[in-house]
Amino acid sequence: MKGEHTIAEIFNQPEAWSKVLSDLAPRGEEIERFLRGAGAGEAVFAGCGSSYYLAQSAAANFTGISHLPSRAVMASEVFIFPDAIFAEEMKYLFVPISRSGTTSEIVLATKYVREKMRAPTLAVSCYEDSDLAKMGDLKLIARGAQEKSVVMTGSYTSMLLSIQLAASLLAEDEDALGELRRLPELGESLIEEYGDTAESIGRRGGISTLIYLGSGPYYGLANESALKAKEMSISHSEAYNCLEFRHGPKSIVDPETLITLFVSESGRGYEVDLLKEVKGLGAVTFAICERADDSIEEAADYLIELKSGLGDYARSILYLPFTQILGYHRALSKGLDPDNPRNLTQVVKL
Ligand code: F1P
Repeated sequence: MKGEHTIAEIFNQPEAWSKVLSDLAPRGEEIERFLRGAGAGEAVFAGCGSSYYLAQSAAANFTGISHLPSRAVMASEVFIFPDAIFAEEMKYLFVPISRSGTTSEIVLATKYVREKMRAPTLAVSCYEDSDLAKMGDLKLIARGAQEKSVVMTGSYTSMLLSIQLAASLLAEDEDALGELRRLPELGESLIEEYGDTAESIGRRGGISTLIYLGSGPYYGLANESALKAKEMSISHSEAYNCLEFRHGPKSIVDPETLITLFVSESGRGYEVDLLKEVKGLGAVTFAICERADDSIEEAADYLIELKSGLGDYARSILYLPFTQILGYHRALSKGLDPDNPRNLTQVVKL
C-alpha cells in the first residue's frame, strides 16, 4: 500500500506525545536546573528543512511560555555566517533539532557552537545514540517518534512538545504543564473526528496552489504544512504570516488556490477578516480554529473546530495532523507514494 509508513506515523502521533510526556515527567527538575543554570540571555533554535520550521515553532513557544528571548536559525547559517547570528557579548543557549541527529549541517553547526562559543547545548532528536544527541549537554529524545518515512510528521510534533515542556518547566508554570498533558487524548479524539475532513480537502480536484497562513507559534506550522504538500504531493505550496499575505503574495489567489488558515485566539479578528477577503477573491478556504463563530463559518469552505480549551501555545501541535493528512491524500490522489517522495532521502548528508 502506498504511503503505509507515513499514514501510520501521522495517526500514531498522540501515542508518541504520550511517550514524550511520560519520558520527561521524572526529569523535570534536571531540565529546569539545566535551563536555569545556562543563564542564557537568548535561546537559539536551529534545524534543517522540517526541523528548521520546527525551530520556528519552538522559538515562538519558548518565548511565549518561558519569556526567554528566542530565535530560529537555519543550521547552515550557524557555521557559514556565525557573525550574522551571534553577538560577542551575549550568552546563548543553543538548541539544535534533528529527527535523525545525523544531518550534516546540524552536526557541523553544533560542533561550531561547542568549539567556538562553548554555549550550553540542549540537543533535541528522536535518536539517543545519534551524533547530535551525543554532543548535547542535555538531551530531549522523542524515542516514540522514530520514523520509517522520509517526510517528518509525528517527529515534528513530538519534538516540539518536548520543547514546550522544557519551556513550561523553566517558567515553573504548572498550568502550562497541565495543558500539555491533555494533548494526547485531545489529539486522539480530534483526529478521529476530523481526519475525514482533512482527507476530503486533500482529494478535492481543481486545486493547483496551496497557501498556508499562520502567525506567532503557527507560522512555523504553516511553513511545515507547505513543505509537506511540496514533499508528498509535488504541489506548488507557500506559507506566510497571516497579515503579510496582503503585501503582494495575495496577487496569486484564484479559484484554483486552496488557502489554509491556522486561526489563533490572539489574532482571530484580523485573521478571519483576511479569510473573508481571500474567499471574495475566489479562493477555496480551510480554517482550523479553537472555536468557530458566524464570521468563521461564513468565510470557511472547510472548518475544523478544536474546542480544546487550551491556549494559543499549548494547542498549536493539534493543528498539524490535519495538514499532514491533507498532503498525504493529495499525494495519493495524484498517484504518488508519500513514503517515497521524489528526489528526497530521509537524511541529508553533505
Ligand atoms: C531533516 C530533513 C527533513 C526533510 C527530509 C530530510 O532531517 O531535512 O526536514 O523533510 O525528511 O530530513 P533531520 O535533521 O530532522 O533528521
